[in-house]
Amino acid sequence: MAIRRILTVDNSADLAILKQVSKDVPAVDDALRALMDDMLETMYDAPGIGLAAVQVGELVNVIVMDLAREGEEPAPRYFVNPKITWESEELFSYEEGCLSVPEVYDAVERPARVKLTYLDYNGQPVEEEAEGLFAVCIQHEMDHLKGVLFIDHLSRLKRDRAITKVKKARRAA
Ligand code: K1U
Ligand code: ZN
Repeated sequence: MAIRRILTVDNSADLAILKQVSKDVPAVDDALRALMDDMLETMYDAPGIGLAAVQVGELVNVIVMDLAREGEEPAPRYFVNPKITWESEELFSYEEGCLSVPEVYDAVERPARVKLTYLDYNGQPVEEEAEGLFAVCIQHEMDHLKGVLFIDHLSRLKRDRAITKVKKARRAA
């Protein structure tokens, strides 16, 4: 397993990759499981609660997540080729963050509940309903697979300020 570099919006080459649309994978094989292992280790190291493959430069429809709280047993989850099949009309607002937009947090409103299908770590098909932080996180990560960042849901002013803030923080570091 390896910790990969997370692409960030202050780097124009990284941003060009983060804006691309990822593709479905043909099968869950050992090479894909190795990528998912690397992604999980990278996410834990950051630390974060979710990570999409594009954030480590791989343009495939793969997400890892762990929503276990501090002190709880780790609960890694893997989503291959996820598809949202239903979303609630009810909306939910949550203060989101993103490892590709470090140290920026802002409220985003999304459907409160979604149903989704995906393949798990072993390639088994799963159908599931998500709510609460799970619904927020899976929609945030699935946006990444479409080249959409959470700051794209904000006003242009807030988005520009967010990128400036990341650039300034990087220069100061
Ligand atoms: O960059 C990412 O996609 C990961 C992102 C996931 C996310 C967070 C909040 C709302 C929606 C999606 C993060 O993990 S940001 C870091 C974070 O939230 C966190 C870090 C350490 C402990 C707890 C949370
Ligand atoms: Zn993100």
